[in-house]
This record gives sequence, structure tokens and C-alpha cells, in this order.
Amino acid sequence: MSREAKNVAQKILAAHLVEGDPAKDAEIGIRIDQTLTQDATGTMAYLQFESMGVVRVKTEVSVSYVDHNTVQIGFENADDHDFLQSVAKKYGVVYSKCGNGICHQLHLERFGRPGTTLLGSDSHTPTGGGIGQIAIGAGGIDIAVAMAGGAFHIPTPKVRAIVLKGRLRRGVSAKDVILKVLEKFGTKGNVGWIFEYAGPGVKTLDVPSRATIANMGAELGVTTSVFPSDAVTRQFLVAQGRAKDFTEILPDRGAKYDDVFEIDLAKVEPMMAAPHSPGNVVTVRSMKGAKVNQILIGSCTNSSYRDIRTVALYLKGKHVADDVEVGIACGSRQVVNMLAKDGSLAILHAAGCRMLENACGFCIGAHMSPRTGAVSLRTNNRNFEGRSGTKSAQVYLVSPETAAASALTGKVELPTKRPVAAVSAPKRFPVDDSMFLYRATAGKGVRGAEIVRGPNIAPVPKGVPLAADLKAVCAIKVGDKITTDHIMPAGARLKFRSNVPQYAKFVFEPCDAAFHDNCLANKEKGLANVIVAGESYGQGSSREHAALCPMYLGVKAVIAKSIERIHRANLINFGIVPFTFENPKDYDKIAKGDALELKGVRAAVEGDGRLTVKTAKGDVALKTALSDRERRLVLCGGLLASL
Ligand code: MIC
Ligand code: SF4
Repeated sequence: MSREAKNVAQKILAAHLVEGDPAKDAEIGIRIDQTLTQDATGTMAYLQFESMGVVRVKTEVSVSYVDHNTVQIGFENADDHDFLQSVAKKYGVVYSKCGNGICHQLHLERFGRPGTTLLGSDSHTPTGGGIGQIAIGAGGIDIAVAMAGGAFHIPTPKVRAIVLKGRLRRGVSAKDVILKVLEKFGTKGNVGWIFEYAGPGVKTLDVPSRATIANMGAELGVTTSVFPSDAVTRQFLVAQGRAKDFTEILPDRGAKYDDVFEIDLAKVEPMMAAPHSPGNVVTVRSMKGAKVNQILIGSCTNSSYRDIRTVALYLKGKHVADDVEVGIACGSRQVVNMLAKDGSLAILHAAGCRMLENACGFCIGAHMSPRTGAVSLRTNNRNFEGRSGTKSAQVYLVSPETAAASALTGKVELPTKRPVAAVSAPKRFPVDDSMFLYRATAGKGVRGAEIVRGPNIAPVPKGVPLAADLKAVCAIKVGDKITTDHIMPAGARLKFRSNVPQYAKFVFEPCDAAFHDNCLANKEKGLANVIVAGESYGQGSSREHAALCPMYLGVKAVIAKSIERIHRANLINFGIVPFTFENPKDYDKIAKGDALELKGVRAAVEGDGRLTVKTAKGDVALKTALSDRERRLVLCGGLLASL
């Protein structure tokens, strides 16, 4: 290991490096200490883990959370929960029961350890960066590999320092800071970067605030975000009764960064992300007075005790406006217990808020879809069109402070006008781990334990080797910033996550409801399906179903102007070739339904990744830059097929 001064990211990565050399190689492999799954991606991850034939998990700790599909209309969700519980018992995974809370909040509270690596089957896993972890979101199959002791591969990162100076004004909080970062760097073009927070302003932010900032790094599209582990981190861990988990990790003096961007916290004002992208950032000031119909507070971004207590202070002794509905979902039982003790729950009830389950709920459109055309202010991290469950809704992302101030009048309000006192970091958090099962057998498992498999649990399909040539059809042509919510909708469809043939019926439902039938018809004729897309294809969720279900429908290649990191990895994991245009203008040469001849596609993948495709409007040059490992996966039909 080199003695050169290192930043925080480099230190943690160097301590976990198992493949490649960051100074030379484009891809590195790292050892994973901890994993987390949530139910919506977890069933597939554990089905894949099972098919690897490993007897127990080999990580320091692996936790299976149930927080997404908690509504239980029909048997499907409950089937999944039972399956997950039985798998956890058998393989030595800790199981967090439904109702315990949201995976990222819980992991931060009870398991996250500075200096370790965490891989999670959820794109907001980087929340752990708030506690000094290198925490990365990935597809379920990558988590399965990590649980089996395998390395995880990332593009060798570039590290950007976000240097924080000064102190936030009252009424302004971490959400406004990350929205400021999003305003500057946007939701595309950050692939391959780690954002490391540094500078004197860091110590003014408590761990939940740091976690909020790291969480929404997912919206930037970065590999992860990380904070140093310092006295504030130590205080948080001590208060959680986890002093022994603390390690100090600070950047070395003279540590270098590939880029530096400075933010004066004192100058940050309340911000919001306007429909339909977390990158459409505007000031709250510019929207002041706009009518609001719904306000929802919670999600893995803003559901800590600090956040919900702050909301209670805004609403104390007051009532929410008559024509606005307000819902609050806490991140964990710990948060609820604290709010119960200090009277906040009573305040929120009295103020007319609907207290929701400690779960993802509204954030993923699984609950409280707003009315037609509603303006909904939310503290979560994504406002993609239709994600709320109501296509015509206008969703704005705001801080808990802005949400609370606006709840009182039913209009967008500046929280800085009447700020409340700052909530100080608790000296002791009440600890109740009773809804974490199988801690005693964690890492060991229970041999012979039976796995419970209801009818919603279907086997995982495997890919087939890539053919030498492909006669294909452009099955769909989509524009820029297509999210995984467009490709594989969540909300009401989420309950089919464990059943690929069933879930595959909804691929691209919001864009082209006939996609499934057309793909199967092409497949029957022996034609391969190809998806053509614009910039930043596959933004958002880590859901591997956005690759797995298309694979099931015979999609063999994606041709896009650019592809986001997690989705690109998922495509490769399921044997779909991630091509980009040599010349982005060639996007215009292909239309939906066009015949495409991918002659020599296998040889191209084996070789330099360049392929010329014949289309009715002339030749189109494509490229794919694959590492040796990725090339092997694509050629044999994906990761499962390679085992
Ligand atoms: C999301 O916020 O989009 C999700 C739902 O948490 C996803 C995971 C999933 O699709 O299950 C994510 O962020 O990865
Ligand atoms: Fe859950 Fe929303 Fe966080 Fe995704 S972004 S993990 S749906 S709370």
C-alpha cells in the first residue's frame, strides 16, 4: 500500500482492495464487510444466493430488511416476508421484521461501522456514508455474490471533495445542502465519482444530517458519498451503545482530490426539487405561496429523530391547514419510541397529521397516492413522474422544515421565516433490537432449517450465451433520463418482484403497455429485442428486475447515448450488451419496430467492443467498453449462467 497522503475514500478502498490497482486499472474489486437487502430486491437476491449452493453467509454481518412491500393486499407480500425470514434463519442473516423501520435508517442506527464496506440491494445504501462507510448500492445478484464471500467490482473512482465551510442558518438543513449539490452537478455525468465531504463545516452536521446528504448522492448517480468518521460520529455511536464500533477516519493532511467544490453552509437557502427530477432544483423562495394539496414527511432521506422532532416543533400547538393532507412515516421504532417519550407524537396527532407505518410507503407509490393533478411536497429523494402512483401529480422534494412550515398554511412557505430551535443530538438513544431476529445465529445459520416458499416465489430465469449474430428488432425507443421506474414500475406492481414471468408483464408499462406482448411475439419469431434510449438510461433504483425481466422477454442489447452505473452493471449481470452510440446523433437513425442486424455481435464483445449495425437509414456504429470480467459475463448469458 502506498504511503501517499490519502483521502477518506482512498483509505477505506485501499484497506479492502482485492483485485486491480487503482493507479492503473479501470476497474477494481473490493472485499465487502456488510450487506443489506430489502424485501423488494431481497427475494431475488436470496433466490440467487440459494442457487450458488453456499451454506452460510460469509460477511461480517448481512441484514435482510422488510420495509418496501408492507401493505399486504393479497397474499404476495406476506409470502415474500415468510420466505425472507426462513432464508435468514437458514443462512445466518439477521432478519429485520416488517414494522421495524426503513433499511437505511435502521442500518445506520444499529449496524453501520466506520471504515467498513457495505453493499446493499438498494440504491440508497450510500446513506451509510454518513457514518464513514463506503456504502454502495447494487443489484441483488451482486449482493448474493458478496454474501458468498465474493468481491464487488467498481470502476476505479475519481474523488471529488465537497468542502463545507461555515454553519447552516436555522430553518435550513441537510436536505437543502444536497439539493444545492444536485443543482450544481445534476443527475447525470457523475458516474464513476465518489463525493467526499470535507472541510470545517462537516463538524457542524450531526450523523443523521450527514446521512441525508450521503443518501441523495444516489440521485447524482455517483458510486457513493462519504463523510469522515470524527468526534460527531463517535458521539452518535456512543449514544447508540456502540462505542466499540467507532474508528476515526480523517483525510490525511495533503490528501489529493480529483476535483474540489466549496459550499458555504451559511449561504445555503431552503431549496426544493421541482417535477419530475431531483435535479430540477429551485429555491423555496421562488415558489413561495404556491398552493399545496399534500405533504408527506419521512423516507430513508428524512425520517430520523432529528427530522421528525423538528417537524413536531414547527407544528406544536398548531393545526395543519384544512385543505392539505399531511402524512408522517418515521424511519424506525427507535425514532417512534423517542417521539412518544418527548411528546412529539401527541403534538403531531393533535396537529392533524396521519401517522404512517415505519416503512417506505408513500415514497415508492405504495401508499397515499395524491389526487389528480395534486401538488405534493415530500421529504423523500425521488420525484420521477408517476412514482407517487398518480401520473398527473406534481411532486416537489423539500426539507422537513419546509414541509412543516408549509403544512400550516397549505402553501409553500419559507421555514426560515419562523425557525424553531435546533434539535440537539441525543446523549442516549433508546435501544430495542427485539425486531431483529437471528442475531445469535448471525453468520452461522441453522442447518436444515426449512425454507418457506409460497406461490408468489417463482424460480429465477437464467440467461443463455450470446449468439454469434443477432437478427433483432428495436422493441422500444425512449428518450433521455429514463428511470428504472419507467422500465420496471414499482407501486401497485411491486408485489410481483419474486415472480419474474408475472412482473415481466409490466416492463415499460408507463411508456408502452404493449412492450411485453411485442417482445414475446418477436422472441417467438426468433428475433432478438433491442432497447434504444437517450442519455442516462436506467437512472434511479438498483432494481435488477429492470434488466432481469427484459432478459426474460428476449432483450439482448440496450443501445443508448449513456447508461447509468448500477443499471449498466445489472444489464451485464443478466447478459444484456450495454452498447452506446459512437456518434449520439445516430440515435435519430433508429425508430421503433426497425429491423436491426447485429452481425458479429459476439465477436465484437470478445474483441474491442465495436460493432456496426445495419439499419434502414444506414450504418450505426456502436461501442461497449467491458472489463475482462464483464466480457465473460455477457458472453455466457450473465452471472447466474456463469456459475
Ligand atoms: C427506490 O427508492 O426506488 C427503491 C424502491 O428503494 C429501489 C429499490 C427497489 O426497486 O426495490 C432503489 O432505490 O434501489
Ligand atoms: Fe424506501 Fe424510498 Fe428509501 Fe427507496 S428511496 S429505500 S423506497 S424510503
